[in-house]
Amino acid sequence: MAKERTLSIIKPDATRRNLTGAINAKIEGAGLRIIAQKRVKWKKKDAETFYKVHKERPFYKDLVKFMTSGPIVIQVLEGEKAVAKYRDVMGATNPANANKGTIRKEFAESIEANSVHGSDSADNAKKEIKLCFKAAEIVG
Ligand code: DGI
Repeated sequence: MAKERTLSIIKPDATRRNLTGAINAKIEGAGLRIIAQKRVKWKKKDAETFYKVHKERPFYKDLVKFMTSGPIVIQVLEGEKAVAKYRDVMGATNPANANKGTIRKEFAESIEANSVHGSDSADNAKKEIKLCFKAAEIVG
């Protein structure tokens, strides 16, 4: 089975509560490899560009504000079926609906402060990885 890559973001609510290591343990425990990782603070423009698909959604402004409210950790994860596997490890968008053992069930504060982002398709993963990382920053 071919290896696949996905983009992960540990969001400001999680970095604020010192949960980067605990989230990485869930990622690695699921058999995904963290092959790139950087801690950054997004400017408004960075968040607007990343989330431009949600521009028309009612929560867009709040989402941009939240994602620029503190440090985030952006990662590339690699493994078999990495996109779907990470979506499973993350759990549902709303933590109230997330399965037991998932990152969002254990750590998320709300539907907005939901601790992690993961690409929702292989195509979007490619686009998001390209937007966030230079090729030399990814060491597979
Ligand atoms: O792929 P997901 O992160 O699970 O979910 P998504 O792509 O539908 O939405 C992107 C992010 O936008 C999500 O992680 C949190 C935020 N969001 C989604 N739906 C709502 C929302 N925020 C608020 N406040 N209300 C929503 O209904």
